[in-house]
Amino acid sequence: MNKFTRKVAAGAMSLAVGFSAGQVYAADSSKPIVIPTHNWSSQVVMAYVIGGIFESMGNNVDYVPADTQAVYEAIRNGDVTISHEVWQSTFGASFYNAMAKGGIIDAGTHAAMTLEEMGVPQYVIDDNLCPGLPNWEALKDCHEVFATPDSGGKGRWLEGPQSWHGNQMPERLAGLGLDDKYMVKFAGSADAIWAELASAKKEGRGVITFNWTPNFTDADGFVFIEFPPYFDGCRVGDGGDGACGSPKGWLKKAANYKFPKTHPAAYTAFTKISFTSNQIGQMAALVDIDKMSHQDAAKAWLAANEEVWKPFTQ
Ligand code: TMO
Repeated sequence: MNKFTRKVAAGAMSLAVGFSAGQVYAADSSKPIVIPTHNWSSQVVMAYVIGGIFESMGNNVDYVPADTQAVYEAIRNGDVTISHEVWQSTFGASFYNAMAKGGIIDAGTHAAMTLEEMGVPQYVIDDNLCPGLPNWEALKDCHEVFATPDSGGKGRWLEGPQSWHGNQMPERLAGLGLDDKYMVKFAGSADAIWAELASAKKEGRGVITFNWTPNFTDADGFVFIEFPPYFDGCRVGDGGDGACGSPKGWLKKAANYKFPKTHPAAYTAFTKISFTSNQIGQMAALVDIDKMSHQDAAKAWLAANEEVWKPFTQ
């Protein structure tokens, strides 16, 4: 063997090793992967993060604003390809209803655990504005602390947009027997919740809002109220009396059932994608604290976290 053939043989060997170590994918379709955007920050940033990951693999991507509940039907019938933040408490039922009809698949679970619940900022606890919190029964004795000019003398729960949970929170107040002392106001947007939390903090006043974790508020301290534990069927929509809190839940990914066939490499990467609470909190913070655009936040996140996402593509 001369120098030249030795080199070729070695090259062939490393080529063989290279192939056996990875997968060989059928080519992904050049048709765009359709990613939905919703109305809270981590979801939109993560849409562009995952879109950027797909683009790094040579795929085409489209983004469509989508209703947070109807999107599961849209994935089922193929108008939308994936959902990357399926929060158990808010969307679990819609996800599994669509799955039961056929056409949507479970593409794995993020590392982050989730909670979507009513709560108060840390100073409400520290300053003892409602003694006994975070136990929900403390609310019985301090509705005045949470009254606002528009709440008719009752304590106010500032709930998220009604498109997220329908009447779940008014039903919960009734189920717990708190509806004579508390009312629900629906925020027009997530930003309206953050604005109210900021102004209440400035004034040092009591405030109850819907919030969730992971979120940018994790860093500041937000205390979720402890309601009677969730169980399947406790909500009014599921046949119960509504007197329960939210589940400590999962965060899943969903896909149209054809995605593994049309885009096998992108689909495989999507099943490997798993973000932690910290990573999801960062994605939200880049927008809600640092005031970046969602697209710029995603670019910055991808640039700073190659060691996190590159392995998903390999
Ligand atoms: C679905 N959400 C994170 C807003 O609770």
